[in-house]
Amino acid sequence: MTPIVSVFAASPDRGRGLARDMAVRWALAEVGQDHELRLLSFADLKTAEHKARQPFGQIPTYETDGLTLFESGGIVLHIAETHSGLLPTNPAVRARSIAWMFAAVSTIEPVIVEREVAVLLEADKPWTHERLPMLEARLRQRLDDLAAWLSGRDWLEGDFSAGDIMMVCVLRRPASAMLLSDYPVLAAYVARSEARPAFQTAFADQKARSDAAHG
Ligand SMILES: N[C@@H](CCC(=O)N[C@@H](CS)C(=O)NCC(=O)O)C(=O)O
Repeated sequence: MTPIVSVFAASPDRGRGLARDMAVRWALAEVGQDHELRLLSFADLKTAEHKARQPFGQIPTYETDGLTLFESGGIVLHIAETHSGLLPTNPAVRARSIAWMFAAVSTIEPVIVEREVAVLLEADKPWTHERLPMLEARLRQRLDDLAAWLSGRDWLEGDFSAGDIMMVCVLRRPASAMLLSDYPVLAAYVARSEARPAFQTAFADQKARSDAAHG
């Protein structure tokens, strides 16, 4: 069957490609796999019907041949394991590419999200002013280390892989994107990734959907 990906009917980022379905759409475009969309409102996300697909009532989900999958990283990994082109065949390099997927969501993303939460949801709290320099320092430490790894490399581990998809989607989040000008290696890495035809296709698709929804 043609896989179905659940996405926001009207993405709150208004087509900037920041919602987690972007990684899934990008992976599908990289491997040349068509898909259909399940368009969901915020109310739809919290229904029992959707929570049967995604226990936390979120997007994205991925439905194919009797399998319903959630978590963008889990979905991208499944796509990479069932299509060629997103994971190397050499077992050691493959394992390291998968490790980078986890690094993106468990080592880099949390420090980004923590800063976003402070700025967006806790700006009026008395402690936020004091916490922000510490949160930015933590984020910069991660970006320093990632930039050091990527120095002299085009991609995280040999050829472009699912690890790069997850890492670039995380780096495109506003809290890190605003710092990238201080990290030329990371800015070039993101630009190189965004120039890939598959990224362009996925980005254009989600933007067209958002433009249609928001008018
Ligand atoms: N770790 C999850 C996060 C999913 C997530 O946060 N999805 C957001 C959109 S990017 C969402 O559905 N937000 C609505 C909500 O949580 O109610 C993944 O990577 O799939």
